[in-house]
Amino acid sequence: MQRLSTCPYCGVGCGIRSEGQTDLQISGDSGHPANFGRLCVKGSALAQTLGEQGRLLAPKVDGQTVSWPEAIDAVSSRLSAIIAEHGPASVAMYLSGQLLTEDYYVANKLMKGFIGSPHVDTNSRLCMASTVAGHKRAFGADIVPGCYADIELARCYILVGANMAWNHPVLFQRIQACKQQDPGRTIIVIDPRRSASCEGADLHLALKPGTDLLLFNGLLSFIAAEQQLDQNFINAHTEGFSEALLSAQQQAGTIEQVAMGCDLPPAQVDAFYRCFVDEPLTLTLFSQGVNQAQNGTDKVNAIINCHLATGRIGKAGCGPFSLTGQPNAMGGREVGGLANQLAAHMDYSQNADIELVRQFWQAPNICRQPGYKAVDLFEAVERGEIKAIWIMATNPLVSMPEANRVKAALEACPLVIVSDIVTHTDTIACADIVLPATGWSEKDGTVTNSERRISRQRTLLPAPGLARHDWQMICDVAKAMGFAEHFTYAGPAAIFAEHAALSAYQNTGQRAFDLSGLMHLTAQQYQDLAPVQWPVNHKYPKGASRLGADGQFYTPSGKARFIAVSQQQSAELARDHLLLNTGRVRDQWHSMTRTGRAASLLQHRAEPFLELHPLDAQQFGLTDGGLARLSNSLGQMDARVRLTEAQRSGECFVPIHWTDQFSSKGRCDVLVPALVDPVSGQPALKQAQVQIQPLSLHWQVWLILKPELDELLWPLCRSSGYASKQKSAQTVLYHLELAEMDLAATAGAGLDPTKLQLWLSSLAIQPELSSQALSLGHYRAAAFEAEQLSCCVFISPEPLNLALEYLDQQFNKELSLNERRQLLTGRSSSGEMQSAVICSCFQVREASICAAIREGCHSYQQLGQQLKCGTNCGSCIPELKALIASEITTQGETI
Ligand SMILES: Nc1nc2c(c(=O)[nH]1)N[C@H]1C(S)=C(S)[C@@H](COP(=O)(O)OP(=O)(O)OC[C@H]3O[C@@H](n4cnc5c(=O)[nH]c(N)nc54)[C@H](O)[C@@H]3O)O[C@H]1N2
Ligand SMILES: Nc1nc2c(c(=O)[nH]1)N[C@H]1C(S)=C(S)[C@@H](COP(=O)(O)OP(=O)(O)OC[C@H]3O[C@@H](n4cnc5c(=O)[nH]c(N)nc54)[C@H](O)[C@@H]3O)O[C@H]1N2
Ligand code: SF4
Ligand SMILES: [Mo]
Repeated sequence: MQRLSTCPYCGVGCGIRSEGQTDLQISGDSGHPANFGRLCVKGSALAQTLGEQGRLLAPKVDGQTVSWPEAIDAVSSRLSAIIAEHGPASVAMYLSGQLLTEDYYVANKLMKGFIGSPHVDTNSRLCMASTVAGHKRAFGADIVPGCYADIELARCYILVGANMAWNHPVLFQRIQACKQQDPGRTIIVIDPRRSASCEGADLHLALKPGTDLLLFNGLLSFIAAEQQLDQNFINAHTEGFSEALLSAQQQAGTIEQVAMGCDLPPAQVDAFYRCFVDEPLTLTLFSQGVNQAQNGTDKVNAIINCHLATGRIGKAGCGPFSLTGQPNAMGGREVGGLANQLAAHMDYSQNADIELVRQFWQAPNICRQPGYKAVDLFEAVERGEIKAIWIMATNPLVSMPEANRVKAALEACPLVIVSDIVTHTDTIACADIVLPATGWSEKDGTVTNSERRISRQRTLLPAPGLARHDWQMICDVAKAMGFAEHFTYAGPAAIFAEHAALSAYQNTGQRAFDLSGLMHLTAQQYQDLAPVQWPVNHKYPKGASRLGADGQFYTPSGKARFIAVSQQQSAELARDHLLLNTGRVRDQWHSMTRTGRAASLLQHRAEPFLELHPLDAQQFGLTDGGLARLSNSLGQMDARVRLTEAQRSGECFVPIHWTDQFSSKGRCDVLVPALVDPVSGQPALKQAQVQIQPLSLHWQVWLILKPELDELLWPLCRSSGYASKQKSAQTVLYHLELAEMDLAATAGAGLDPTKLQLWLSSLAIQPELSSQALSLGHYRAAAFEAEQLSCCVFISPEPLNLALEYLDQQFNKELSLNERRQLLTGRSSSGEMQSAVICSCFQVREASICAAIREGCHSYQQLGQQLKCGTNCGSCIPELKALIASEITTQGETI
């Protein structure tokens, strides 16, 4: 059976096609206007993330598995008791852009209308809050003026703080396809790092972090100086221009001054400015390098100012374009999931709106003031002011700044309820009540992508165990708390209809978000709903691709607003510190609870890493491939060093993905201070200051085991030294590095065989076959169960290059004595070696790619013909191009 749905990862919102009943085959939906059949590497690996292993299958209260009626009773009675004693504002919800619109709508309605607590915020605060605030300042409403079809119409693409090649890959591929078709098109990347998105770009501005505002203020004054202003548009459709220009001019000065402030060559700034003024069809695509800053909202407005000044907004092929992160970041904004919003794009600034929502919901306890934004919310938990928090579809112990404080706050909080889909997350470890949710593939509802397009997520598989839809458990709790009349829905179609009706309620055109055209959908029409861009109403019965084309905006005057913004001095970098930047990698999604299940996705980057410039590495005594400890007054993180000139000297980069589930000390947010943008409340997650030192751990330990042993062994192994976990097709791999001290504590100095045996048996490993070369400090052993390998261990005082793939293949089959001995060599008889996987779809490793390049494959197409790499989803093409460039340079040097 063939069914259509939507990819659950990024805000591109690609349509997928699923075939099969239980073993799903997932491919791109050629009819979906976001992707026209393409999928990136994460989308292509979706089928690998399914299955019951590791899934939460039943509710738990205080560690005990319970039935649903017991769980709902525990949630509602404990919440009610806290409310009775401390008032409604003592309870909070922390939601997520990964909930469906229907889940989000009922959660928001329950808290803000019925329980009467305004303290509902969402991980979108960490993600899109600055854009929302910037849009509202400029347009009077949170509208995205453009659409994806503008990509094919544009001729110049400016990527600001967005690594689209890895984080919005399908849109990046659309840009690349345009460039290939017409190389006259220009791609400019503005990012302190040379990211994968710079591959094939015409210009990369590796600006000093945080100076985007100066750069765009410089652009605004350049546009004016070059007399390229669209004066008619400015006069007719905007306000605040002269103040904004004056402020930009006062700050920016000449191109040389801008260049100096941004630490860029003046010629690069000049080239960027000229491209912008010369090409009317310019799209400026931005993401977290813009939003996650203390002046994130101002950066957003500085970008929008330049588009307003040139009248390039709402028109085909141009405009400012915010790339949303999560699959339903936009949907969350629509229902009002942020603490300063109320519902359906209405907020607390006007009594009339509050009254309207109260009436529509018939809400007994409507909130009248905004609640706490994420950072403030967790501080209120820390203070004991918030006594109960229900966390849904997000993992704040990993993703919030000052994550150790968040952990302590949750540990001390009297009632923590977590709804999730997996058994173990860092946040669940602090929960009193854990509720099993259905995940993508089992859920049923809608999501809205970056271009305002609402798409259906349809049920492809039955719910595992007792898992329930998020909206169902929220409604069950609401009913148990006495609000049954208002929370009884036949299904997601009914919730969607109500949400659409609220958007239309007393909306005579003053509110942009209007789904009146969808409020009467029947259940079947909802089931069949084709992707559509809001608004859907009388004026746009089929949805609107662009907004603002008529020069009409949603401010009281109907005009768009320029905002005068100016760059503040950033904090000085302390002596002996590096500036820490954080972000994403190609094959992982956030805290890895889903992508970490797909073996093929874990090999592109297998452990937490630290990228820095070779000059800095020298200063701190770090070596490529060694371990480093990053620290500051807030916390510590351990990571593998990767030296790269893609990083500016004085700065470094770590990924956000690793958690306690996959590493010993891999959470980067323990290092990031909770400094927020004063307008949006979004934390500045791209900037921390850290000290770095080498972490010299003497002993290398590899443990490769059956997944069944993982739950038992991981807590034991991750507690000393350095540990990282990888998963392969049928095993789990731990890479440990231990100090002599650690090993002495566990096994014995100098690898005393009896103590080592003790350590191994404390890990529940009884090696049957071992090879010891104790004088050299080497130890290798394998344990068998019913004639099959259950675990093998390799210990050495030197780095070990094991053929992990070969070792993995020795599980789940009977082995002869010879094969068992071979296994302990750590190599296959052919002696193949391990190198990083570049193409995850076909598991093509760097070593084979480099060999093929040396043998004459000098284009990614040739590599594809020979090795298949890059021929499925294409996400690795930027890296293939980079390898070709670097191999050819190295060859050149040797010649
Ligand atoms: N593979 C993958 N894709 C994802 C996700 C994922 O987890 N994995 N998550 C999704 C989500 S929720 C989001 S929000 C998006 C985020 O998508 P992006 O915003 O593209 O992601 P990041 O890697 O966080 O940051 C982007 C870039 O900002 C740069 N940067 C840092 N400081 C500055 C600065 O001061 N100025 C400028 N101009 N740039 C700066 C960083 O060097 C980095 O390359 O990705 C989505 N897509
Ligand atoms: N330093 C730094 N920190 C960052 C960022 C950064 O760039 N730098 N980026 C920030 C951004 S933009 C974001 S979006 C956040 C992301 O950070 P989080 O939201 O904390 O990360 P996820 O891993 O996506 O968490 C989603 C959780 O929901 C569960 N889940 C999945 N599907 C469902 C479902 O249908 N229902 C329920 N109930 N649960 C489900 C998953 O198992 C997982 O535990 O991180 C932020 N933190
Ligand atoms: S670009 Fe990739 S992760 Fe994003 S929606 Fe499309 S397939 Fe999913
Ligand atoms: Mo995000």
